[in-house]
Amino acid sequence: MKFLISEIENGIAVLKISRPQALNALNTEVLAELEEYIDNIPSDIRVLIITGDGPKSFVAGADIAEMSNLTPEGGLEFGRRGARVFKKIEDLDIPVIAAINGFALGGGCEIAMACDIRIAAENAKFGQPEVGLGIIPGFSGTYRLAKLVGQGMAKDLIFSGRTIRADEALRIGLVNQVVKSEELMDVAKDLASKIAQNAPIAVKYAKQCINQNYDMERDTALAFENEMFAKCFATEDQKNGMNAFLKKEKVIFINK
Ligand code: CO8
Repeated sequence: MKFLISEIENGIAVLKISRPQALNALNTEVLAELEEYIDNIPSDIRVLIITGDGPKSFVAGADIAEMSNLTPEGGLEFGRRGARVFKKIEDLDIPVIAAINGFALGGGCEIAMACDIRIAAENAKFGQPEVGLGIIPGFSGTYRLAKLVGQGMAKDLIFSGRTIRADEALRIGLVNQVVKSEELMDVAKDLASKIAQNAPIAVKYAKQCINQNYDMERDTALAFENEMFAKCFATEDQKNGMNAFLKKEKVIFINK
């Protein structure tokens, strides 16, 4: 991989997007590598953390130089590719944490929003500046931002293109927490290891329920949760987890 650096430790994968000459902007090659990576995550990985290489930028957006000469057909293709990759991130069986270490603009904010949990460093900056370039958010940002922060705030941010700091991102619910820059990766890894100690199938089902209820009406969502709850009782992890509790023993989940 030319633009991705991956490290795996104790079932937690840390993926760094690394294109420092363009503040980790996403071009077709980066998106293709990301897709290949997501399609081939080993089955023993319990949590994925996505971050940006270097101290300054998470991802400074889609690559403006590459987009500058696109035709409408090219825009369709480029937008589809980004949206497809981000949907694969959102649909992964395992939780994905964005550790946002600087600029998260345009496609950078959009990839963070496709992750399950967002932890921002104090120096992180967020925005959807696309309308200042004559385009709109094209990697599903109009949809996910409105879902996350509400239509009114999404319209404020997208119509103005303004950049907000981490504290405002926290206040509006765009990120889960803000931490000191030097502590970002430790905090992300701590959370990842807490998640990794839990029953993987249960975590997966919980993620599916929360993601599905995005678009379902209430009774369908509640029925879906009920179905997934019942499926937990077909797993060895449920038996081991509950037996260990009753015997006051520590459980190690086996993902079955
Ligand atoms: N694309 C390409 N190159 C970039 C990008 C980018 N998004 N961002 C930064 N770079 C490059 C700069 O051109 C510069 O290159 P060089 O050194 O060769 O001149 C290098 O990175 C360093 O950047 P700066 O010198 O500008 O660094 P500053 O610290 O002065 O500024 C900023 C940092 C504020 C992040 C600034 O670089 C900036 O405003 N970048 C653009 C941010 C932006 O507008 N992002 C949104 C892009 S649009 C988008 O993401 C749409 C997604 C959906 C697309 C759907 C398509 C159909």
